[in-house]
Amino acid sequence: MAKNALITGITGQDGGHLAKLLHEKGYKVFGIIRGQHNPRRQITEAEFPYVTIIEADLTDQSSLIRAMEVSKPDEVYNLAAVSHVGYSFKNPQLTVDVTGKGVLNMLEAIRLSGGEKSVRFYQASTSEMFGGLDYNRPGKGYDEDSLFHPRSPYGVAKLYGHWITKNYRESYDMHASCGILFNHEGERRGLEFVTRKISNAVARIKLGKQDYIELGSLDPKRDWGYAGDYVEGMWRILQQDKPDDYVLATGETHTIGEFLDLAFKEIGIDDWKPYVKQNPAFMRPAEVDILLGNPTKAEKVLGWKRQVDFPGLVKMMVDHDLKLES
Ligand code: F7E
Repeated sequence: MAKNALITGITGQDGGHLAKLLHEKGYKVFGIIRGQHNPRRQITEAEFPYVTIIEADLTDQSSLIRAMEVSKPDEVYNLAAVSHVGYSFKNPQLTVDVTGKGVLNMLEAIRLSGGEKSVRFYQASTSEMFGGLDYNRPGKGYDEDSLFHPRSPYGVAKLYGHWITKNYRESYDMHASCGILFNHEGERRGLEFVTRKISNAVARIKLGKQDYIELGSLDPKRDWGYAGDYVEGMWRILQQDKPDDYVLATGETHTIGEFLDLAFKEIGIDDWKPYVKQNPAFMRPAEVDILLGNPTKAEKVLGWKRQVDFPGLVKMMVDHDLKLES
């Protein structure tokens, strides 16, 4: 019998990758879309005709219970969030309501609709919960036992989502798991995130449509992988007999400057400095200076490993944007 999957955040980067993966695996896929006139709805319907759209909102408990009744899911993937770290400083209360309390609302919807023992739940936790500060930076990278010290309203809200998921696992014996995912990018990434902002600007500079790019700090380091690889990890997490938490990461970290190096080289430019301006508007009140993940547990238990490496990721994104902008 085909399984049913319910995805919150279906219009986001990971939602698209995951919908495709689950459809290919034979699932019937349901996706939650919020808002009265969400322009992303038409895009999603056109690209993923096999997804059944349900109008609901993570801040509206009753709508989530209805989504459970309509979709009768075997697996729920909670990917919806206010996910832009910079934005979360400007809209901290909304961030708590959606990214934090929204997780509780989804877990309660599962319980209230009788799915406590039968539904498997995936929570999209994040490396932003670690914070990258000197005192809690492990040499081999953050793993499942590392200390948390979130540095943004987003990170704090995600930490609540992480712990409430663990709490429901321990309290109600729910099959509820968290994937602590480090940055994952690709051609579906929103233009507001630094990697896609760069790949798109580089393509436009090559095509004469843009003269330069404005960025914030170039020093932060991130453990960047390809989103397509990471949704495979999410699915594997839910196929385990026991619920648990897993770090998904590449085990490498690179500066934004290194991303710029590779991206500009793709269009034949070795010195990108004339094309990059710094704008304090893109800096954050508190920064996460470095993130490096240790995916040993996921590699051993799930048999998961990233496929796309850092140069491959940058090339894929620039190639995609060159085609898109041509
Ligand atoms: O920033 C710096 C910025 O916005 C990366 C989300 O998916 O991954 C993502 O969070 C770095 C930061 O991603 C610009 O200050 C410089 O140090 O691409 P980002 P993020 O904040 O790491 C984690 C794992 C998540 O969970 C989040 O949901 O780049 N930076 N200049 C800039 N960042 C942006 N966005 N724009 C700039 O112009």
